[in-house]
This record gives sequence, structure tokens and C-alpha cells, in this order.
Amino acid sequence: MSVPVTHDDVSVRTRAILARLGVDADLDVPRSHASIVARSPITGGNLASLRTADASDVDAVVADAKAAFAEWSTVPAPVRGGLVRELGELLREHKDDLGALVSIEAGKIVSEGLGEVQEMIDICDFGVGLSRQLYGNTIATERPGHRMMEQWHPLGVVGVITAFNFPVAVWSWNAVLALVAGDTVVWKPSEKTPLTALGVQALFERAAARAGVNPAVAQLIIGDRASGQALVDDPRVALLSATGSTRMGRAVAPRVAERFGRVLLELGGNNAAIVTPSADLDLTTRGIVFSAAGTAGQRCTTLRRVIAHSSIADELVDRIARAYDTLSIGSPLNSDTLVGPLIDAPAFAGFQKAVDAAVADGGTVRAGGARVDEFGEYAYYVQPTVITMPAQTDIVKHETFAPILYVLTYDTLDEAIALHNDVPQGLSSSIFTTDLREAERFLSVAGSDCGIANVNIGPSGAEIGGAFGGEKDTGGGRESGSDAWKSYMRRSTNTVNYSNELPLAQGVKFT
Ligand code: UN1
Repeated sequence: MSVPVTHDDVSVRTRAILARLGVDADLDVPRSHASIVARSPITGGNLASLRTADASDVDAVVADAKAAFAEWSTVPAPVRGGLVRELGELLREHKDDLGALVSIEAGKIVSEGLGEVQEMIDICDFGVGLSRQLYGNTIATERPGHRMMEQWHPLGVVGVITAFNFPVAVWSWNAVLALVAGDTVVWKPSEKTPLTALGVQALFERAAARAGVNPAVAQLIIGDRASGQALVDDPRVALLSATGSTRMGRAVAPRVAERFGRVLLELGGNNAAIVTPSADLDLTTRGIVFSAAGTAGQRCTTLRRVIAHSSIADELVDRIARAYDTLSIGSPLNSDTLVGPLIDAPAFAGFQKAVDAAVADGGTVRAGGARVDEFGEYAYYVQPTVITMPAQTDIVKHETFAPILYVLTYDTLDEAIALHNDVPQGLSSSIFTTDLREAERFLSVAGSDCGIANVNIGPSGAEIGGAFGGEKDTGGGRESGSDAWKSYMRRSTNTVNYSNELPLAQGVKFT
């Protein structure tokens, strides 16, 4: 166990970081229904009290973003890339501070806080290159003397709603692509992580000043549910990109669809690893432990289910349980900690409920299962938990945002793939095998039904270069790399007649 840190230490450090990042918001507004209280899950103590945006604030911010779009959308894309380059430079300079703030507010261990900022830097680099590669196709036409092509134009205002668990990187995947695409951005972060959002916004505004760009191209709303709702319903918001629970996505999607807006949804996951008899169990155990216990089980890509061949399941569970015994649980600010706290009391209640439900369903707790309570009444640290299950019951099909790993067994690969896909979510997945046929089968159409499918690595920790997102209840959106930028632009198909004739398509005659 690592040494607990005091709330005063955390508080003083937070204020110093915010000052260095250039945050000038009032951090001590009087506490009332109109304030959002920032807290640290490390101790459960409060860090700041911030003014909550009201409906007229949201209206004004969206109006500014819409007005800024008129100019920003006409700036050449490679010049837009210059803004993203400045942002990337500032993130490099302030990586340690922003990473520490992520640790303080989201509870991530030091290297994961830094890793999240690294994702931001990486997507900035990607965005700079992308700003010269917003390619459209030239298409063969059926008419002589004609040329057909497509262009990608900026879309408009992009609303970005983010979750507590990736409080800074998810904004950057969206904002960087949107800005390069010529869109403007309005960000509504989780109420649980307002300070990291203020830190990012302060750096963004500095980047805009350095690049000589109107800072209204990317704005922030510190608000509650009502602010998110206002973005969802605002017809000026052309694309609403929302990361969070499936429940949230189910509420958001029809409302945006009703006004013919676009959505990009990145919702829950229930990610599994199939472990076959040929798997390298050393590597597999390491892959499983990072994916399942890392970030205290609070990634949407966290490994939640292992589907192990019955011939190796016992040995695998023993290895995982032994590895779990060695994981140091404690303050994420201590560099030797591997497992930090859950975000808050409801997250802990969810953990307890899931462990109880799994046991009631016939599960056996093979590691963990309990709270670690020496960090104070309001800090919710739990032991990473492994539960062997007799079947894939309802609780296993449900995403509980906590470090609980359910283990199921199988005898044939068909059975394993059927179990794998028999959950509502479809984000990330993996197979551990050294058998080429099994690996390829898992990656094929007859294998994993997820947006991400990996071989011999766990489901979490995706790089920014690939498209990120998943199917079914995960919402279908793709963010970050590959051609995810297309979601942030509108396609215009253009046909040009450079002849003196007017031949009609499909051979139609009209004379
Ligand atoms: C999330 O948990 O919302 O693949 C995003 C990963 C990270 C992103 C997770 N790059 O685990």
C-alpha cells in the first residue's frame, strides 16, 4: 500500500497547477444550486466551487461559435492546422501539470495521467498532417466532357460532451479533428472533471493567441445536465459528439435525430478476451492485468470478461489472482501505485452491487471483492476483483464501471465467439492465441462483432492513429484516427461539364 496524501496537499497542488496553466476562473464561488463542486477522488475532498452556466450562457456560447464558424470555415485547412500545432506545443510544455491534474481530478495513476496528455499531443500531430490531407475522390463519369469529384467542406458547430474517465483526451480527439475540418467547437465536460477542462481551455486560448485565431472557435461550458441538454437540442449544433453511458446515448440520439442533426456516439463497452489453449500465458496474464485492473477498471475499453478454454482456465485464473495480489492500491500521485480510486460513492455502490449480483448468480470471487478503506470515508478505493462465473448472466452482460473481471470457460471456438458476441455492447475485444487460424477467424466477419479487435494485446489502450469506437449499444461512432475526420465534414459531390454539349445521365433524351 502506498502512503495516503492529505487533502491539503492535493488542494495546494491543484491551485498551483491551475495558475501555471493560466486558468483565471473564479474557483470559489459561493456554494449554491448554481455551482459545480470540483472534488478529488484521491481523498474525496472538495477542490473548488465553480459557477454553473445557465440557458442564456449556453445560447450565447453557441451563437459565438456559430459566428466564428463563418470566418474559420474559410481559412485554408493547412493554416487551420497551424492552430493545432500551437496547441500541441503548449501541451508538450505543460504535460506534467495537466497529467497531474488528470490524476487529481479523475484519480488516474501518474503514468496514465501523463499518457492521456500524450494522446492529446499525438492527435495534435495527427491533425497537423491531416490538415493537408482532407482528400476527396475524383470519380469517372458516364458523360463525355465531364468531370465528377467530391469535396469535403466544414460542417458547422460541433458540440462535444465528454465523460470523467478521459477528461482531456476525448475532447482533443474531437476538437482537433473538428478544428482542422474548419468547424467550431463547444465543449461540455463531465461535472466530475471541470478543473481539467478549465486547464485545457486555458491552454487552447493561449494557442489561439499564438496562432492569431479567434478563441471563439473552441469554447467551454461548465454546466450541469441542462447545459448538455441545451446543446443536444440546439439546431445550430450540426454534430453532437457524446461519450458516456449507453443510457445517456439512448436519451441523446433520438433528440438530435428529430432535428436532423448528426450524432457521433461513443458509449459503453463490455470488452472480452478469448484465451485459447495455445496462448502464451505469461504475456496473456500481463495483457489481462493491465486491461482489467488499469485505470481502476474505469475505461470504456477496460477488459471485463475473460473467456478461457477449459483446459487452461484454472491455471490462468491462478496467475491473474497472483498478479492481483502484487498490485499496489493507493494514491495515484505516488509513483509506485498501480490502482487508484473509483471516481465517487455511486461508482463504489455499483461495484458492490455487481459483486453481490455475481455471487448470487453462482460466481466465485477468486481475487479482491472488497473496499480498501484506509484512505478515508469519502475516498473509494477497491481491490481489483476476479470472479469465475458458471454462465454469462445478466450482471456479466452489464457494464459496471469498476475493476471487476468475470471469467467464463469454453470448449470450442464457436462457443467462445458466440459468448463473446452475446452482450449488448460492441466496443473492443481481443484473442490471446498463437494459432494463426484462431486469430484470423476472430478478426473475420465470423469473429468479433466489435469496432476494435486485437490479437495478443488486451482491449484497452488503443493508439490514436486508428478509428476508435464500436457497434451495437456502443453507438456506432468513430473518433480519432484513420478517416474519422469525415464525420466532422460534409461531402459535396460536384459534376463539371467542360464540353459544348449537354448529354444527360442514364441516356435520357429531353429534346
Ligand atoms: C475511454 O475510456 O473513453 O483505448 C477512451 C483506450 C484509450 C481511450 C479510452 N485510448 O483505452
